[in-house]
Amino acid sequence: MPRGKVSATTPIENESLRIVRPSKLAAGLKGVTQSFRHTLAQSGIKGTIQTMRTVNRFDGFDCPGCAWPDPDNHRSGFEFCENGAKAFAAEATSQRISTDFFSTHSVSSLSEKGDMWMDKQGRLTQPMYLAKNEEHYQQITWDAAYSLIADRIEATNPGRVALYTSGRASNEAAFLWGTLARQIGTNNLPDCSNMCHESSGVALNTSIGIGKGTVKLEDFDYTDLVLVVGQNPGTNHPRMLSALARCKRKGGSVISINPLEETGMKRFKHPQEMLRMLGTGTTIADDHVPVRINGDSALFKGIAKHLVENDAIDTAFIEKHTIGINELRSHLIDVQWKDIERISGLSEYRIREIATIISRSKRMIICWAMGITQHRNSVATIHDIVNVLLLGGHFGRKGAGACPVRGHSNVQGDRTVGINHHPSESFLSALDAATGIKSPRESGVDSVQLIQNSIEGNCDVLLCLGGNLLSAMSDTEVTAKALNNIGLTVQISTKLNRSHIVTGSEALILPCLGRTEQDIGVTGNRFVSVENSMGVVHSSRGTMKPASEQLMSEPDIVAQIGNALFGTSPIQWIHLSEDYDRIRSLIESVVPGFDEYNTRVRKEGGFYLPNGPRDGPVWNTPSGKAVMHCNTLDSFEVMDGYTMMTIRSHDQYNTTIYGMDDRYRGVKNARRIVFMNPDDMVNDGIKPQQEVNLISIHNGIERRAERWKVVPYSIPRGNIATYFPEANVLIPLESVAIGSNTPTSKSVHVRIET
Ligand SMILES: Nc1nc2c(c(=O)[nH]1)N[C@H]1C(S)=C(S)[C@@H](COP(=O)(O)OP(=O)(O)OC[C@H]3O[C@@H](n4cnc5c(=O)[nH]c(N)nc54)[C@H](O)[C@@H]3O)O[C@H]1N2
Ligand SMILES: Nc1nc2c(c(=O)[nH]1)N[C@H]1C(S)=C(S)[C@@H](COP(=O)(O)OP(=O)(O)OC[C@H]3O[C@@H](n4cnc5c(=O)[nH]c(N)nc54)[C@H](O)[C@@H]3O)O[C@H]1N2
Ligand SMILES: [Mo]
Repeated sequence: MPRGKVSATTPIENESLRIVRPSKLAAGLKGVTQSFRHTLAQSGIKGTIQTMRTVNRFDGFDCPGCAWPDPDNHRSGFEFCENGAKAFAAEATSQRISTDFFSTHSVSSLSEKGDMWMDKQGRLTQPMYLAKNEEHYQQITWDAAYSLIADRIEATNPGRVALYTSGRASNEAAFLWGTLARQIGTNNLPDCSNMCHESSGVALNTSIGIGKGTVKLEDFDYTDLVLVVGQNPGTNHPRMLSALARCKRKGGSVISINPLEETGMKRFKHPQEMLRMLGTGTTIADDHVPVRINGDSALFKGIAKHLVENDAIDTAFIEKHTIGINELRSHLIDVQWKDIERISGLSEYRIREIATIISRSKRMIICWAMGITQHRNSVATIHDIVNVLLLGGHFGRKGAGACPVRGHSNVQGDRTVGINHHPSESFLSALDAATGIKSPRESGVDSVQLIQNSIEGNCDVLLCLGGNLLSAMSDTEVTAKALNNIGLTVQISTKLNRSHIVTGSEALILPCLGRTEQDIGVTGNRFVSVENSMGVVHSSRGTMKPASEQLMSEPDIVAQIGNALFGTSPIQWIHLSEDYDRIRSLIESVVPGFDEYNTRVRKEGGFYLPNGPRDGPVWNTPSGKAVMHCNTLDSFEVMDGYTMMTIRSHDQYNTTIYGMDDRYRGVKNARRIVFMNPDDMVNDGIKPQQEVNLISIHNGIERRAERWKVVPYSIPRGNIATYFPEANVLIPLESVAIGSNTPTSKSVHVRIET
């Protein structure tokens, strides 16, 4: 029977939206109770508190929530947050997807289910195969699955194979994954970071010579000023609030730069302190700067202009460590205040006020996340941010530096160990020398290019190590067509999502162990390692009983595919994955900074990877100095309609939907909503909770998404916000950041139809 219609997007469900008073506390008593409510409801009361105590402990597992580091000397302690607890509970759930599930539900009927429903079905437990034209997945043995993959890869050219990575994969799994791609003969390694912090990597590499941040967690104890730009830590990095609170207690200031005044930045109570019933909470942000969407480049140019005009710069540092100051001076003279004011939505007076605070800072940290990286001009904006740091000499100094706050818990580590579609020659030659393979030198595709290639019919096999590419990528309908064009799609996953439903002609689901689970191999109880947002590599050992006896570890699955394809020459795949120490030794011989990996990863707290700008400062750039860039002031100004950003609610982890509320923004029971300025609503004759349609416009092409309820909200005029992934259908595939090719998820030109 031919496959029925499989719809790509989340179905529109009847939601009963309630607008309530936004919750004020980011992680106080309510946060803690919430975290336990979710955990208890999902994984049963027994052992829950015991297991929560192993999160982020030296001998436990790394929290699968986010990449924020643990206090260096507190890994024996107990740090968790509400959303870490949700991530843990989603993995530790007692619900299971059985074989019967797929004989009951066809893929077309599953496509009518919502994202939250999918996640709530529980853990995937056995390998499943969807044959060509079939409606139902059937059980398949692991061996048959590996042979099928090998068969399909052997039948095509290496350039028509791609290996996607999501950022939960450990260093060990990711290193094997990248090596497998290169042995197949391709650098087609699209990665979730292409949709995430790629702009930060590109901008930082070209300005300070390393694609990572330059601060340690302890720097938050020494800093006198932290700017939090385009980031919502209360929801997405709750443990970061502890660091901000410590900075405040020591007399430092925090400024939030964001179109929305996010709750976590307003008032925060440390959960552990709350447990001890101490204190009344710390007001985090001393100042909130309501910049317009994509107004940050203008704002930071305005700040730099003020600093240069007033000679409030660190001349000695600039002379010794940077190039480009003269060009920057003349560039800033040319940038006009009227343009800065219009684009940023902030007055010259206000910007000079902020610049004055910055000019007094001796040790400033600038943090940023998706509010900065997902625009057309993101790379240029990050250059403008780095310019402000360089003007004040905020590198190689305690308490100062650049802090791009990473998302997925090991997204930074995956890149470090070789998940890169244009790897350096030094990496490839070291890999070849260590393994005996001959890596291809041609660049591969990133996530957007993969979809474009597949639309053209140029991809036959797509293997995914975690993630949910269909829903994470922009232009959902186009992405679905692209995936349908692929011969075989393979998902190595823990939980069901839409990428298991919207597939190639044939599809495989390979269920794997999660971070929280014990990983027992022939050599005993194994552990993996990860790198956090601040470049610390440390171990992660699962403590829970695996969800099913059929589950395999990610490194074992990758090794079995390698073995099915290439046997034991020149890489002894199975031997390698049996004992992860062997994988780590190989990483040590390929990637700089991993000396004595197996010894140091066993030490409490792990070890720091080298970082030139932080440790020196030393700059690994062609000139040997940090580069001040002068990019023309770009803007995303919409003449008709609105600029839309797509953001996360408090009840989701990327494409995984835990619940329907966003309590810090006062929203209950709905996700298909548009946050809108009340004056814009009056102007357009729109009433609260009115249903509207959204139409995005790009290069004259319109994309529609129907039935969104309007929520009045404090957001700059002309700006609106919706949730990802429901709104991804509106983001054009070809709308990407210059230089990083990241989808412009935070700058979408939208018209509202009433
Ligand atoms: N609980 C939970 N934790 C997570 C995740 C999750 O989904 N749930 N996801 C993880 C991942 S992969 C990532 S990358 C991070 C994401 O962490 P965030 O970057 O905090 O996530 P977003 O919800 O995309 O929030 C973007 C923020 O930027 C602001 N913003 C939007 N446009 C602009 C702009 O033009 N300028 C400025 N200044 N601000 C702007 C928005 O108002 C919002 O506060 O979180 C990680 N942690
Ligand atoms: N419009 C819009 N789009 C966006 C964004 C945005 O802000 N706006 N943000 C972008 C960002 S920052 C990111 S990082 C991407 C996220 O893109 P992805 O990383 O591809 O998506 P996730 O939703 O994190 O993937 C969730 C799935 O991963 C699987 N999984 C979970 N844990 C494990 C594990 O331990 N091992 C394995 N093998 N699988 C596991 C589960 O099956 C789960 O369903 O989305 C991007 N898309
Ligand atoms: Mo991300």
